[in-house]
Amino acid sequence: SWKYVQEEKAADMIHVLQFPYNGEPPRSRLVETEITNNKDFFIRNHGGVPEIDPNAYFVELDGLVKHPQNLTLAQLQDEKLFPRQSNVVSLQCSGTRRIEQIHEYPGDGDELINAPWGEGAIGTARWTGVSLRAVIEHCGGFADGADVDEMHMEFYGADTYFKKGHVYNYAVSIPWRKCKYDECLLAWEMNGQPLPKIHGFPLRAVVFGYIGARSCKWLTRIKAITGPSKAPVQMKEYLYYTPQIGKQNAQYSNGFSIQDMPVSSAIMTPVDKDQIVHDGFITLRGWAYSGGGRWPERVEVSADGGSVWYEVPYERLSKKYYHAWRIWSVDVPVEYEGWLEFCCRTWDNALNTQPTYVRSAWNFDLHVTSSCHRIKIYSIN
Ligand code: MTE
Ligand code: MO
Repeated sequence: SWKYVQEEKAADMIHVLQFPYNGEPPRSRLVETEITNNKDFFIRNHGGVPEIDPNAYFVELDGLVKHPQNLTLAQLQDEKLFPRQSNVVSLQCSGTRRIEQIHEYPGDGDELINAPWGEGAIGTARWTGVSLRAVIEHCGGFADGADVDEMHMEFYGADTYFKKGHVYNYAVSIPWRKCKYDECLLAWEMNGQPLPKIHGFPLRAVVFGYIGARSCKWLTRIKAITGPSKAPVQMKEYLYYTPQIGKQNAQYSNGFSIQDMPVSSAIMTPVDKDQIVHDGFITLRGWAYSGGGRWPERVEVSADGGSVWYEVPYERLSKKYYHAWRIWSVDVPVEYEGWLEFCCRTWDNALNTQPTYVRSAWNFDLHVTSSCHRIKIYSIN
């Protein structure tokens, strides 16, 4: 992976895990732009980066489709066969902000195999490719007798990974109903560039509003199956447990499989433990996101741990997309000197907001840290 990290990523990426390679950009840079530069986009890998020859490449469509077939890149890119689709979409790893859950109950979660992400395992890009719906229609739809309501699209990546003594192939699935309204792209372009190798070259899935794990990179096969994939990434990872479940009693059947991402946000500048000299106002800047086709409508911040809240002025929220974050900034009045707890929370268009504390939603696999983001800063007035 190092070769690709060096070729394709910014030199100051924060290396969260070395192998498999996981990295996130420096906090302040991530919120400088609404569209994340490719070299600053976080990377989440289960294994190594497979080397794929684009000229020999095809993706196999099989399982319960009427006409199984292999499609080359040239075929997918032929606009006479498939209309091109392009969308601004955020991808968020469900591990974002995991470090806060690790700090809450150190040693209680499954942290040995889970990367200690900060607030940067999220990014936004304009992805271009074809809708998986159009590709399935090109295959004649589903085979006779297939139960369309139960159909899942199973994605296979070219990579393999090693976990707890076994070697696995990366495979996940999403329900067909997620694809029906063009919310799953098979993408070969990221911000107008060919997909970087580390982000899935030559072709990846981009599943809007779902956890990043379903957006399979290095796609080699799409199989129509009944019900969710039986692969370990689908069945044993990305499960959400209640806070009562811990090391002693965790069983896969206790958790449910995470799909839509909930509403969440983070303060990216200043950062935790900063000392700030100011004259009555401190400017905060961050991101806010909601999955499942919802979007942030309101962002609030507090300079006293959540007693008094200030609303981010609407004109300081970046443009609304259906499937992407909004970058925000706000000047908060601060009278006091010394250590203060700043926090932020977001409301989405379905009026969902964030849990108050990390412990309210702590879970054994340490996924989806969506509680109010809290930092301490030292105020010098
Ligand atoms: N696809 C394959 N083939 N292998 C992987 O390890 N990781 C998934 C997903 N797709 C993964 C994958 C996870 S958990 C996330 S969060 C996203 O890719 C991250 O996408 P990125 O590395 O392009 O940011
Ligand atoms: Mo992820």
